[in-house]
Amino acid sequence: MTISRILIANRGEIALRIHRAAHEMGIETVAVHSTADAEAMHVRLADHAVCIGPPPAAESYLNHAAIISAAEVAGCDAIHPGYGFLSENAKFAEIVEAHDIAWIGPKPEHIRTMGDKVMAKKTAGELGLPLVPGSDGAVSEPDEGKKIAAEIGYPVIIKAASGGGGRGMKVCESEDQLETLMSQAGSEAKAAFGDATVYIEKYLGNPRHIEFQVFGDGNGNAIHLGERDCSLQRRHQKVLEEAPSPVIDSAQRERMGEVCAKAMRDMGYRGAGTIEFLWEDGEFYFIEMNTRLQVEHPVTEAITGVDLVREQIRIAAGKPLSVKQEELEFRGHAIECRINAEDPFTFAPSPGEVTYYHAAGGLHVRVDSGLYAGYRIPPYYDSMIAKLIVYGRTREGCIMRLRRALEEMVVEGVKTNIPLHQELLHQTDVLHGDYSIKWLEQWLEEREG
Ligand code: MV4
Repeated sequence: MTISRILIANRGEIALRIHRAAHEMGIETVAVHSTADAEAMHVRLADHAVCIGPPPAAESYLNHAAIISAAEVAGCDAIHPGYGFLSENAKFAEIVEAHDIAWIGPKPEHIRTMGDKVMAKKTAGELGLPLVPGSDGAVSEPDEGKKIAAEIGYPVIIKAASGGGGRGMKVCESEDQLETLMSQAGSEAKAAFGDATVYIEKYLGNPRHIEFQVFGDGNGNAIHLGERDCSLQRRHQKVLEEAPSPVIDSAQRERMGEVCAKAMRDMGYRGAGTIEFLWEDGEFYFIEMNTRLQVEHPVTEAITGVDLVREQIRIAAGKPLSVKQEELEFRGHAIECRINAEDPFTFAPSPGEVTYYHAAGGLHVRVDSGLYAGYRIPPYYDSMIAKLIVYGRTREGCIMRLRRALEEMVVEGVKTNIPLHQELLHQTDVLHGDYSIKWLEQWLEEREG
């Protein structure tokens, strides 16, 4: 099958990223946008643009009927969902395929399975991925929960099956709290996701978040592209990501990477995926799998030289992966800074007109952004306005170059977290790669005084 015109069902920097990959492959692009995004860079650059609704995402970027209609009217033969929005919506993926439009993403059944964290964990276990000790599936009765918690030992964490991304979690320190916290977690999950199902895991106190990038062709061939360390987060929002992880050596990478790739081969996984682990004391524990391209994919591109969006499009067109595992080399170090329009101290969003913009440049510096001087950042969506991705032969060299690049970046008219990144890149722990998922929030608290 050939793909000749892709509908980009997203906005911002990722819409631009997809447009760039498509045009480099000689494929036309159709931007769909809300009324708030009519002046966006990717809308200007796309071959065609269709307005699909008002600013609220529920009426535009999440509007199945409007997007499918736009695809039909504009003659698209494929849809790329980017990340967020409809990217992990199994129902939408099925609708796309039922319209004979190529879905540039995983098989709907795999999106569905991994979206349910209980099913995901069961599947991961069967595929040989190491799991966090915990309940074998959902836990509905407090007594059952107490029995499991006693076996694995406190503290435990209660998680919502429909949660993910940190929503609906409760840490439980002792048996006398378990019943209350289980019932709270259940009702919060029911209110947030319409599903009260919870499960229990051993609570890891000070882990790192390390994730493996995988890719499958849907026919039993799959590779891994190494790991990313995304431990620097605030309220489950990643701030800075790097590849490789400062704590993983090449032997561990090969071992875990192969475990991940084999799992994807065995399930017949198609497209890009990320297998998330918590890492503590040298051990990996599977937590979730994301069935989409991730924000931080460019750090993997930087150290492997593989264009992940190009691979996604190739696979959706029924072509094989363009690179074999043996040919892949992990070379050097890359760090991504997420640049947000927000107050660097309070984190309050700071939408508005960008009066002046200058992107960093130079060797091994990449800026993925739809910003331009005069652009008005709409208040309706995510505050991420740019990603600065820097490569260096060594981690130290990468950090020096990243500091230099941050000095060059200028965004005026709105507040950004650039000063936060600059401060971070002078912290001894960050310089040493010595941080866990708790580090950033603790540091911010101490900085507050
Ligand atoms: C955990 C955990 C500790 N122990 N599971 C948060 C997001 C979701 N993907 C899983 N999360 C966690 N699961 C066990 N058994 C701690 C977290 C967690 C976390 C994980 C990754 C990155 C940042 C985090 C921040 C707080 C809690």
